[in-house]
Amino acid sequence: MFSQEKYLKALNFAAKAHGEQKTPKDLPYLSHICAVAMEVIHATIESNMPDEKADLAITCALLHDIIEDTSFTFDDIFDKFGLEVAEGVDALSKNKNLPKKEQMQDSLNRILEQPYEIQLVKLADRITNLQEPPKHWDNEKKNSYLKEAKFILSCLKNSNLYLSSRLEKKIEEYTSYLD
Ligand SMILES: [Mn+2]
Repeated sequence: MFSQEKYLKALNFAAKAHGEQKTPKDLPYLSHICAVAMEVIHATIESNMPDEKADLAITCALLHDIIEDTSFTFDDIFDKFGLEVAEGVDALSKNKNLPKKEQMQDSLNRILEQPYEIQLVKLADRITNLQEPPKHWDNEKKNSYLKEAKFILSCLKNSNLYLSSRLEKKIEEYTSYLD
């Protein structure tokens, strides 16, 4: 089983880093973070993952949006959590200096260089993000989100069988939100 102490350390760091940020549905951002971590915890149990790998996966799940969405940096994460975690979170972050349409491919390329425990966080993230879309999203936005989800699944399906079949189901269900 994973370490409760490591979980709390990462959760509290994420809570501080994301501060007042909100999700597109106007919930505290931590609700997204905890949902992704919950999916990852489920996967670590379903896959009988060794403790150390489970800790790495869950820590990266809790920290996965910090570099992309907050003022905290790679170095901040490296100082508190070490190189493996910092490199994992960095791979899970889009490089916003690139043109927007290249950002996902670039991140997926870097994720694929990481161990499976990191890769599966991206599956968990997209599973979480395929809940009912915000009301203001139009069909085009929903369609491109769906297409991107299929691309993520095709790239990362080998990282974790449980989460990839779960994402496959979520992709199917999401079509019911299209007009
Ligand atoms: Mn996320």
